[in-house]
Amino acid sequence: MGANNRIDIILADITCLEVDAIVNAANTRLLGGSGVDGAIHAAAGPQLFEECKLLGGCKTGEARLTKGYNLPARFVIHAVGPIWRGGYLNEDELLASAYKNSLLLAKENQFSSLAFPNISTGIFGYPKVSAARVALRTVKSFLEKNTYPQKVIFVCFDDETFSIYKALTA
Ligand code: AR6
Repeated sequence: MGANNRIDIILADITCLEVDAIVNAANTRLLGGSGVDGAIHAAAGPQLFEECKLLGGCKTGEARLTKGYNLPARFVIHAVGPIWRGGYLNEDELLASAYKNSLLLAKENQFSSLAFPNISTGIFGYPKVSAARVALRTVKSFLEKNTYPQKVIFVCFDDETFSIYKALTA
Protein backbone atom coordinates (compact mmCIF):
# COMPACT_ATOMS: atom_id res chain seq x y z
CA MET A 1 0.00 0.00 0.00
CA GLY A 2 1.39 3.43 -0.94
CA ALA A 3 2.07 6.09 1.67
CA ASN A 4 -0.36 8.68 0.33
CA ASN A 5 -3.55 6.68 0.85
CA ARG A 6 -2.49 5.98 4.43
CA ILE A 7 -2.42 9.71 5.28
CA ASP A 8 -5.51 11.73 6.26
CA ILE A 9 -5.63 15.48 6.83
CA ILE A 10 -8.48 16.74 8.97
CA LEU A 11 -9.59 19.89 10.78
CA ALA A 12 -10.49 18.79 14.31
CA ASP A 13 -9.86 18.77 18.03
CA ILE A 14 -7.38 15.92 18.57
CA THR A 15 -8.82 15.12 22.01
CA CYS A 16 -12.04 13.87 20.36
CA LEU A 17 -10.42 11.22 18.14
CA GLU A 18 -11.04 7.53 18.65
CA VAL A 19 -7.68 6.19 17.47
CA ASP A 20 -5.01 3.90 18.89
CA ALA A 21 -2.83 6.87 19.83
CA ILE A 22 -2.82 10.62 19.65
CA VAL A 23 0.46 12.52 19.80
CA ASN A 24 0.86 15.33 22.31
CA ALA A 25 3.06 18.35 21.51
CA ALA A 26 4.72 18.31 24.93
CA ASN A 27 7.75 19.98 26.49
CA THR A 28 10.84 18.38 28.03
CA ARG A 29 9.35 18.29 31.53
CA LEU A 30 6.27 16.30 30.40
CA LEU A 31 4.23 17.94 33.13
CA GLY A 32 1.57 19.56 30.99
CA GLY A 33 1.25 23.10 29.69
CA SER A 34 -1.11 25.06 27.50
CA GLY A 35 -2.09 24.53 23.85
CA VAL A 36 -2.78 20.97 22.77
CA ASP A 37 -0.88 19.66 25.81
CA GLY A 38 -3.31 21.42 28.16
CA ALA A 39 -6.31 20.19 26.17
CA ILE A 40 -5.06 16.58 26.23
CA HIS A 41 -4.41 16.63 29.99
CA ALA A 42 -7.79 18.23 30.66
CA ALA A 43 -9.61 15.59 28.61
CA ALA A 44 -7.56 12.61 29.85
CA GLY A 45 -7.92 13.50 33.54
CA PRO A 46 -5.46 13.59 36.47
CA GLN A 47 -4.23 10.01 36.00
CA LEU A 48 -2.37 11.13 32.89
CA PHE A 49 -0.46 13.69 34.92
CA GLU A 50 0.38 11.03 37.52
CA GLU A 51 1.81 8.71 34.85
CA CYS A 52 3.74 11.57 33.21
CA LYS A 53 5.40 12.45 36.53
CA LEU A 54 6.91 8.94 36.63
CA LEU A 55 8.58 9.40 33.23
CA GLY A 56 11.12 11.96 34.42
CA GLY A 57 10.96 14.17 31.34
CA CYS A 58 11.87 13.68 27.69
CA LYS A 59 14.59 15.24 25.52
CA THR A 60 13.74 17.43 22.54
CA GLY A 61 13.21 15.19 19.50
CA GLU A 62 12.22 12.17 21.60
CA ALA A 63 8.84 10.66 22.54
CA ARG A 64 7.26 8.68 25.40
CA LEU A 65 4.15 6.50 25.59
CA THR A 66 1.37 6.66 28.21
CA LYS A 67 -2.17 5.39 28.45
CA GLY A 68 -5.04 7.61 27.31
CA TYR A 69 -7.22 7.37 30.44
CA ASN A 70 -10.47 9.31 29.85
CA LEU A 71 -9.61 10.13 26.24
CA PRO A 72 -11.30 8.24 23.42
CA ALA A 73 -7.76 7.44 22.21
CA ARG A 74 -6.21 4.35 23.86
CA PHE A 75 -2.74 5.85 24.21
CA VAL A 76 -0.91 9.17 24.15
CA ILE A 77 2.55 9.58 22.64
CA HIS A 78 4.20 12.63 24.18
CA ALA A 79 6.61 14.08 21.63
CA VAL A 80 8.84 17.08 22.24
CA GLY A 81 9.39 19.31 19.25
CA PRO A 82 11.99 22.09 19.12
CA ILE A 83 11.45 25.73 20.01
CA TRP A 84 11.97 27.76 16.81
CA ARG A 85 15.12 29.88 17.17
CA GLY A 86 15.53 31.04 13.58
CA GLY A 87 16.29 27.74 11.88
CA TYR A 88 20.02 27.48 12.53
CA LEU A 89 19.89 25.22 15.57
CA ASN A 90 18.88 21.92 13.99
CA GLU A 91 15.18 22.68 14.27
CA ASP A 92 14.34 20.66 11.12
CA GLU A 93 16.24 17.60 12.35
CA LEU A 94 14.74 17.84 15.83
CA LEU A 95 11.21 18.21 14.47
CA ALA A 96 11.72 15.26 12.10
CA SER A 97 13.06 13.26 15.02
CA ALA A 98 9.97 14.03 17.16
CA TYR A 99 7.78 12.66 14.35
CA LYS A 100 10.05 9.68 13.68
CA ASN A 101 10.26 8.63 17.34
CA SER A 102 6.46 8.85 17.65
CA LEU A 103 6.12 6.65 14.55
CA LEU A 104 8.60 4.15 16.00
CA LEU A 105 6.53 3.84 19.19
CA ALA A 106 3.40 3.28 17.10
CA LYS A 107 5.24 0.64 15.09
CA GLU A 108 6.59 -1.17 18.18
CA ASN A 109 3.09 -1.30 19.65
CA GLN A 110 1.46 -2.21 16.31
CA PHE A 111 -0.94 0.73 16.43
CA SER A 112 -3.21 0.91 13.40
CA SER A 113 -4.12 4.58 13.69
CA LEU A 114 -1.95 7.46 14.88
CA ALA A 115 -2.99 11.14 15.00
CA PHE A 116 -0.50 14.03 15.07
CA PRO A 117 -1.10 17.67 15.98
CA ASN A 118 1.10 20.21 14.19
CA ILE A 119 4.01 19.87 16.60
CA SER A 120 5.97 23.05 17.47
CA THR A 121 3.80 25.37 15.36
CA GLY A 122 1.94 26.99 18.28
CA ILE A 123 3.73 28.24 21.37
CA PHE A 124 7.10 26.94 20.07
CA GLY A 125 6.81 29.29 17.06
CA TYR A 126 7.92 27.03 14.20
CA PRO A 127 6.84 28.46 10.80
CA LYS A 128 3.79 26.50 9.69
CA VAL A 129 4.74 25.73 6.08
CA SER A 130 8.26 24.57 6.96
CA ALA A 131 6.90 22.42 9.79
CA ALA A 132 4.28 20.84 7.51
CA ARG A 133 6.98 20.01 4.94
CA VAL A 134 9.11 18.28 7.58
CA ALA A 135 6.08 16.43 9.01
CA LEU A 136 4.84 15.17 5.64
CA ARG A 137 8.30 14.17 4.43
CA THR A 138 9.09 12.26 7.63
CA VAL A 139 5.75 10.45 7.82
CA LYS A 140 5.70 9.52 4.11
CA SER A 141 9.19 8.10 4.21
CA PHE A 142 8.37 6.08 7.35
CA LEU A 143 5.14 4.66 5.91
CA GLU A 144 6.94 3.61 2.73
CA LYS A 145 9.17 1.33 4.80
CA ASN A 146 6.80 0.15 7.54
CA THR A 147 3.40 -1.54 7.85
CA TYR A 148 2.57 0.07 11.23
CA PRO A 149 1.03 2.50 11.86
CA GLN A 150 -1.40 1.66 9.07
CA LYS A 151 -2.97 5.12 9.06
CA VAL A 152 -1.59 8.54 10.04
CA ILE A 153 -3.93 11.47 10.61
CA PHE A 154 -2.64 15.05 10.56
CA VAL A 155 -5.00 16.97 12.80
CA CYS A 156 -5.08 20.67 11.95
CA PHE A 157 -6.66 23.08 14.40
CA ASP A 158 -6.95 26.15 12.19
CA ASP A 159 -8.01 26.75 8.59
CA GLU A 160 -4.62 28.13 7.57
CA THR A 161 -2.75 24.97 8.60
CA PHE A 162 -5.42 22.77 7.05
CA SER A 163 -4.97 24.63 3.72
CA ILE A 164 -1.19 24.31 3.94
CA TYR A 165 -1.39 20.52 4.37
CA LYS A 166 -3.97 20.22 1.59
CA ALA A 167 -1.79 22.26 -0.78
CA LEU A 168 1.34 20.26 0.03
CA THR A 169 -0.42 16.96 -0.67
CA ALA A 170 -2.46 18.03 -3.70
N1 AR6 B 1 -6.41 19.70 18.88
C1 AR6 B 1 -5.55 19.76 17.83
N2 AR6 B 1 -4.60 20.71 17.71
C2 AR6 B 1 -4.52 21.65 18.68
C3 AR6 B 1 -5.38 21.66 19.81
C4 AR6 B 1 -6.36 20.63 19.88
N3 AR6 B 1 -7.21 20.54 20.90
N4 AR6 B 1 -5.05 22.73 20.57
C5 AR6 B 1 -4.02 23.37 19.97
N5 AR6 B 1 -3.71 22.73 18.81
P1 AR6 B 1 0.99 24.05 20.79
P2 AR6 B 1 3.90 23.60 20.50
C6 AR6 B 1 -2.68 23.03 17.81
O1 AR6 B 1 1.20 25.46 21.18
O2 AR6 B 1 4.01 24.73 19.56
C7 AR6 B 1 2.60 23.69 25.52
O3 AR6 B 1 2.50 24.57 26.61
C8 AR6 B 1 -2.17 24.44 17.70
O4 AR6 B 1 -3.08 25.23 16.97
O5 AR6 B 1 -0.02 23.25 21.53
O6 AR6 B 1 4.57 22.30 20.14
C9 AR6 B 1 3.52 22.52 25.81
O7 AR6 B 1 3.48 22.14 27.17
C10 AR6 B 1 -0.86 24.21 16.95
O8 AR6 B 1 -1.11 24.08 15.56
O9 AR6 B 1 2.38 23.19 20.87
C11 AR6 B 1 4.85 23.06 25.42
O10 AR6 B 1 5.43 23.82 26.46
C12 AR6 B 1 -0.39 22.85 17.46
O11 AR6 B 1 -1.52 22.27 18.13
C13 AR6 B 1 4.54 23.96 24.25
O12 AR6 B 1 3.19 24.36 24.43
C14 AR6 B 1 0.78 22.92 18.41
O13 AR6 B 1 0.65 24.06 19.24
C15 AR6 B 1 4.64 23.21 22.94
O14 AR6 B 1 4.46 24.12 21.88
